Amino acid sequence: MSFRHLLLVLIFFAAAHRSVADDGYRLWLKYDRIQDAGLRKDYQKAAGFIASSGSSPILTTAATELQQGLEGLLGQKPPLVAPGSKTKGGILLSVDATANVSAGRTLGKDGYHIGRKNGSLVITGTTDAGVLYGVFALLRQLQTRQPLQNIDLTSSPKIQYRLLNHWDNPNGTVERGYAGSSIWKWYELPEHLDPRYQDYARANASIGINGVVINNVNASARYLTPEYIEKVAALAGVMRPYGIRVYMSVLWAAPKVIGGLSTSDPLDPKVKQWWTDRTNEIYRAIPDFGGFLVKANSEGEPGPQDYGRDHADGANMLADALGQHDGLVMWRAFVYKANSNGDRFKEAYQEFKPLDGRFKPKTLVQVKNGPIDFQSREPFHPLFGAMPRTPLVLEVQLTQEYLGFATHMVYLAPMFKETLDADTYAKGQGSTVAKVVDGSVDKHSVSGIAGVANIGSDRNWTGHPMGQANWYAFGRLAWDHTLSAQAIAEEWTRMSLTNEAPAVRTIADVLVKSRDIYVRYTTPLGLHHIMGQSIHYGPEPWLASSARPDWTSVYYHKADAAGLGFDRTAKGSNALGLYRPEVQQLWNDPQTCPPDYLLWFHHVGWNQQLSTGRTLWNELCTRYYTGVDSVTWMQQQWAAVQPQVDPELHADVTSRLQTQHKEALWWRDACVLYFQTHAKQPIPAPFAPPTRTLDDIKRLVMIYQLR
Ligand code: BDP
Repeated sequence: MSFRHLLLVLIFFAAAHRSVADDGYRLWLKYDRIQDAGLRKDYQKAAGFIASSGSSPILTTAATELQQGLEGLLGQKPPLVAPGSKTKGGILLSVDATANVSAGRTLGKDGYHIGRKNGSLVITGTTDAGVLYGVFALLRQLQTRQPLQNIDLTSSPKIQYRLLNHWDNPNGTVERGYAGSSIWKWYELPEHLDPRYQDYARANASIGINGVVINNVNASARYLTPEYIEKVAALAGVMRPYGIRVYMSVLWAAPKVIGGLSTSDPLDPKVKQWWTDRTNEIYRAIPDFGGFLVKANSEGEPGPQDYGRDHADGANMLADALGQHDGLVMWRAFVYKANSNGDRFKEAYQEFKPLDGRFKPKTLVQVKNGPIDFQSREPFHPLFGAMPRTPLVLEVQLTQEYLGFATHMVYLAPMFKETLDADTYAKGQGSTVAKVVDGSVDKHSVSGIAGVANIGSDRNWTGHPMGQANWYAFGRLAWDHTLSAQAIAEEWTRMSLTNEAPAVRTIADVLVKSRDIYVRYTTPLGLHHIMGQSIHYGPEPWLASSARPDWTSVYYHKADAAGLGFDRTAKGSNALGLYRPEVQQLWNDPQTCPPDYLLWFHHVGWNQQLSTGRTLWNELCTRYYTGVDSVTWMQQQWAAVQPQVDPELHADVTSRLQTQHKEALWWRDACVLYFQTHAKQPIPAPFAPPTRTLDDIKRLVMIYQLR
């Protein structure tokens, strides 16, 4: 071989062996070959073949996913064999509706058990979907390098309906979406099915998500036309083998807009008939259609109140239209009236609490985690625990509308856990939001949870590579709200970034602390809703006029010469009075109210001493300054794991962290300089005052408001 030939051969091999840069498309389902040969052998011995007891579409998916995952991880594809033809050294998939694992460990609907029997691994599900979830659970064991010898895993979903809500519009835009445009290509459907739909379904099924609301709550009537029903049906066809049902957001005024009726009054017989006909038409095209999500009489959307009816009248009419079909109505409680003297905190409660008991079966009320609007920290919504006769769906936001879009690294599981673990005391101690939502507090047989998706057409799905962790964590918590944010962070990191233990620890640590850090440099001590107008990005605490008083910042922070914060005690708006006495006791006294919630409930004097030992002004500054320092710490930690993480992905996150640091400084400078105009005190030592002026920052913020 000539030298030139040799060189060419070497170049060829070098190119072939250079690992492909990780563009994030494969999410947590990477299935890269396990490098540890010993471990790989052990796994191979356990996974010599796959035998499935059935051939339904979902069971077929389960077997194929398992085959595909194992092929990637182990380098060899286990053959599919007929059940009974082989017994030892393989994986058996079986459905047993009454599976009883062992005394005290029964399986719920869609639950699974993974154990060993006669020398094989057996995945038993109570349903076909249960088997599919078991398959992904087994793959997760391999992906996170767990031993299989004595595996004995039992798991059932605690919440029945685990949904993503897409705020996607028919024109391809995504309301509050920061990861490109919509993944749904309406103009290509139903003829063309983008392969991405299936990858999306796989990712969801792998974390237990079983429903998808495909369109924005500010809904277009288009989806209710025959043309669009056909398109939605095509999507449903892709989701079905993954155990996922599709749902639609509906426009309340649709009977008028596309039905040619003169009214959308829910009590009008023609309107009822119109919805019944539409519903039947949908079920003819999509026999497993999930149901409707409704935003009505909220932020300008039409609704039953336009006709003097209430939310229950509207929801019940749709429940009747669903008739015998197996579908749900999820009616959102995100409502507030413009009232400059009122407190927006109380408005959803005041409207919905009196309706408790009026909603028909199949109707669930969907409540955001907090009373205002997806702020970075909110007390739990007072409706949780206050509507015992109505199943409540918990709605959280994965897309980071108020949490730095796709530029700030903020792992949201600690925030979701804060809500889930909050005690409502509805039926005594331990009546947590999680237990209200999973139905156990009020003995509801139906339960649901919804996450507003952070998914778009960006190659890596979520814009910020670490945003994938939020999609993942939502699914895992929807399935089992007792999991810890830390455990989920480690699991996701192992599956998505690296299995090197020290790096896993470092990354998970950064993730778990990231949300508190974000709160520190943006809205510490219970400040809320002081972000840039309309776009909801960057600081704008000085915002004093808007289309509505409760769209300004000053409405919420109430800074004046005396102090800062919204008095929601009995001396103020008394929003606190909406909670049980035990909860009120927790937050009622500014001396004992946890600092994280302080300014949510109290107007505190600038010089008042807090439980931290500092005055309010000093504590506020301390949090803003240390918040920014903590972003520097995040950057350092991320730099330290560079050898363990894919170079392209590492560089991407590094650059986003730079932006995050720059903008954390904006937040800090904007807020301390603005609040200083009220507090009239110097920035306390050891912190150096900002080098720019308030006007400098205002100019910066203004740029982002320009059209
Ligand atoms: C707000 C968003 C708005 C949504 C609304 C909602 O700014 O775009 O339409 O929530 O949840 O936070 O309906």
